[in-house]
Amino acid sequence: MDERRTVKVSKYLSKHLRHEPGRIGISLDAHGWVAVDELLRACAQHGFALTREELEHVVAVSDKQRFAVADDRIRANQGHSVTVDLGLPPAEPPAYLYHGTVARVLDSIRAEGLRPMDRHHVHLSPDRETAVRVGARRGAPVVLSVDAGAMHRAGHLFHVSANGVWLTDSVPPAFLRLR
Ligand code: HQG
Repeated sequence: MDERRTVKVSKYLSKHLRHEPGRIGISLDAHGWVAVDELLRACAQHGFALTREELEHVVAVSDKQRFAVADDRIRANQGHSVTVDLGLPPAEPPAYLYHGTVARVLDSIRAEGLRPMDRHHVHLSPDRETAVRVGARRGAPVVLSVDAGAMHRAGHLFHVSANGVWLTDSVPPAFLRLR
């Protein structure tokens, strides 16, 4: 399976497992899972036929491990806009986490902090390099450090997804540093 097809399948799966399951007539359970068979059938019925082998390949090679497969079911590891409970236990974050963004939204972020926007959580990266890649999706990347240790001590909850993305509800401006 070539790289282009892999990326195309990954984007198609992300879209329907995170945002628009109804568009291909599937429903996710409360924890975000759907049976692989049901998903493959729905993809085929909506003009995007893929084999089980292709799906398994995409899950295995996903650079960010975007998907989890268990008991013949699949779900996205994070990034949902539909309501799902990933069942992730609260976790103690490292002292600093990082958020990659772009200059044009900094005034707004300085004023109101980081908000989840269309997702369920603010997504934070464990290292600067990852945050640079996240920011670069939108333009010249700017990396903010988040004083996650202080947030944790102040009672903010953190979760870490199966693929190492740190999630929290919001980051007030006082815990952000541009450097
Ligand atoms: C910005 C990808 C104005 C925020 C990545 C970001 C990540 C604000 C955008 C994952 C704001 C939201 C998530 C405020 C935040 N005012 N703008 N108060 N607060 N923003 O895509 O973190 O490839 O929802 O800086 O690798 O960019 O999909 O979040 O620019 O892990 O697996 O609002 O998506 O993973 O954008 O990316 P997003 P994100 P996948």
